[in-house]
Amino acid sequence: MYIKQIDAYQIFDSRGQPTLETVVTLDDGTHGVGMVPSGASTGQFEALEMRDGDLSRFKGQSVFKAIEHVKGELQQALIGKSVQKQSDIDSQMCALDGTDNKSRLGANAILSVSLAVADARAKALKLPLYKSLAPQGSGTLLPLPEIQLVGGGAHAQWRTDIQDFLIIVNGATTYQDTLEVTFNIYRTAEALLKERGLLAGAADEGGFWPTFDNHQAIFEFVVEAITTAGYEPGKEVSISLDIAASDLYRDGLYHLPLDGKSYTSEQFLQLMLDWCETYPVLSIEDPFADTDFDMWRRFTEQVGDRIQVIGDDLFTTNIARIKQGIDQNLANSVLIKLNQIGTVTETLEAIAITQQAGWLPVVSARSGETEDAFISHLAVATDAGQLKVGSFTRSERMVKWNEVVRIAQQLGESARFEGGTIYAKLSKTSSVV
Ligand code: 2PG
Ligand code: MG
Repeated sequence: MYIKQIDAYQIFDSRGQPTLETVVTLDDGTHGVGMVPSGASTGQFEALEMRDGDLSRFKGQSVFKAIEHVKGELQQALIGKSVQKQSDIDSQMCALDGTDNKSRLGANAILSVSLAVADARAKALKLPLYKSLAPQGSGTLLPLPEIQLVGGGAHAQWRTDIQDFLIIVNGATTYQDTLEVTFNIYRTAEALLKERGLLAGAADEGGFWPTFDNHQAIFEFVVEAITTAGYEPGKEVSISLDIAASDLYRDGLYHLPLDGKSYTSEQFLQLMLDWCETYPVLSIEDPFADTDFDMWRRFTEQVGDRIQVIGDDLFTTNIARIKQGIDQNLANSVLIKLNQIGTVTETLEAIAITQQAGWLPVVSARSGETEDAFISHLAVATDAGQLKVGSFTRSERMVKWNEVVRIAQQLGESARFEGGTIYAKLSKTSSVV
């Protein structure tokens, strides 16, 4: 299993933006493929996504420099190397880059090779990815989906300030049931919005993009969609939010223009607590800016035994930041995105650290996605227990949900599903704290 050749070229993601695809060819003729997704509400601590910035081509968004790095330096360093151990390849690429945030070669360049190597190894071993990636003793847990109903923020031209209103089918006993319930709620929501003339478009991840007057109306709508579809809010289906609060935070205040209001940190903490109290919220991501540590700690202290508090921009899948968060009790869950950190090895380590602390990892797609389903395999391989992919429409999203169906089919009797019982771990973590 030695690398014979590495090729890369420009393809386009779900928003039609340039990204790169890399093909690693092994000496036995096996090809492994890696495609890189891209965020819109990116965290300031993410590894660097290298774009050319040449305004005469693709409005500065092309990735030809990253492609050159793959075909040049990275290929040169890796030719003849064994892909037996992912960490050998990944650590070599990190060392070659030599920066903390992969800014010399580009995290997108490095990740495309890392993904392609993982794919090539699985194929050479004739194993599905979820098996070849699985650490010892794991690789059978099907994830509970977090599925977006309403999209806003940077993904829907700021029609709403809160980025995601998602649902979690916490009462389901099988993965397939979560999809059926989601189907019913998604279609019900669509019918309700159509009836009222509120349907304005679809957000980047496929969620509805409505014209609501304020955030309270959205909460009420989501609860109505759940009940009209015949489910009990909180018990069977709960709300999950991605506030993406770093995008709302300017000059020391949190701004919600849709509600005509701005909040100090203290006031925003109160608003988050009120929302969690008033509505059936089970999970909340980035409720505060990635620098507002005090609020994170105080919020988690108050709700962390019953609500999943996820750090996305806060942690950016960065091992040092996650460790700091665990030491300081800032949250109880970590959003896991491969391209925030840039290698498969570091991503696996980020998940392992999260799990060792008794925290919950949520494997996540980006708002700009590809037709690749690597993250579905990653979620199962690591027994992560949760997967967030955007909405229940569009192929770049459905390919991930469908891949879990296929994996479930392959695993047969050995497939496990914990569903909403996974959140029982939160009370344990918080009592340790
Ligand atoms: C997020 C993601 C996905 P983006 O904030 O969690 O919803 O968005 O990829 O734009 O960072
Ligand atoms: Mg987020």
